[in-house]
Amino acid sequence: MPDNNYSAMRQSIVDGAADTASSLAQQAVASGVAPLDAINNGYVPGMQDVGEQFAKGQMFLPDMMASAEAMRAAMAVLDPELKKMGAERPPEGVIVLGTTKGDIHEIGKTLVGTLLAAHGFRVHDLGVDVPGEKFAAKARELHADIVGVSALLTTTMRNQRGVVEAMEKAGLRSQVKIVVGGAPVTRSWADEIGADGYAKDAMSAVDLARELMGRKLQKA
Ligand code: B1M
Repeated sequence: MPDNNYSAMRQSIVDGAADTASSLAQQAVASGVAPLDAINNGYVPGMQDVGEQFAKGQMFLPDMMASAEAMRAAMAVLDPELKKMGAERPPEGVIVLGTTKGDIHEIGKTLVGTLLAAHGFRVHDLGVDVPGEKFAAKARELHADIVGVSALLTTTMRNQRGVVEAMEKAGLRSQVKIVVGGAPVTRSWADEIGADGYAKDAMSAVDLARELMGRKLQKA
């Protein structure tokens, strides 16, 4: 795909132009562009621009909301294309996913879920603002292999520790791996709270989930 189409995608997010974001995604699909390339080279850089401008006081909350809507419009086109890749395989493992308590950022977490599903995992997405106990209850109900916890705020990142604690309290910690991610999260934070792994982006989350499943199967 020509670079100027990626820049148009990026600009559509900055402008909060949902219709443009959606039609550019449709054009990308029609011309055979890999959906993940459109996301990583076009739309995500747009979101990074928005974050930087918001931090500098050049964009405000309503702008950021419009950008999120534009991202959602693009993802509504690209999501089903990504999911097709994983539709007909036996599940690689069961994952319970969500954004931590107090946090309503969903775009990155949803992308992580889509890619995991596209790579054969059965994903149960609990949505946003999810308390630790809810992760634990769903993990128990579904006999989950992995719990994935996203956090986008430095304040809500602390609640990832609450998920680890809730899993311990529910007696599930030894059976279920815990993976954390999100913009402010680091590997050392994951180690500090006793998570089993950290992934910096959606594709690394897939690699990590596969690695953790491999280790789990070796033990069994
Ligand atoms: Co918010 N916001 N926001 N926001 N927002 C950030 C995160 C911020 C960095 C912007 C900034 O100041 N530069 C800042 C956080 C500062 C901090 O704590 N360090 C911020 C703030 C301050 C806020 C509010 C407090 C603003 C306010 O009200 N004054 C408020 C908080 C609301 C709340 O949650 N309680 C708020 C609200 C919002 C909107 C609702 C307007 C909207 C979200 C809409 C939605 O999700 N439906 C929004 C948005 C859009 C952003 C930015 C601009 C973009 C986030 C995004 O979607 N990125 C963001 C700035 C930024 O991140 N650059 C910002 C694209 C997405 C694909 O990337 O989510 O990072 P990301 O996910 C990546 C990786 O992180 C990773 O993989 C993903 C794909 O590669 N990953 C995982 C994510 N989860 C993972 C889980 C894993 C593994 C990997 O394993 C389980």
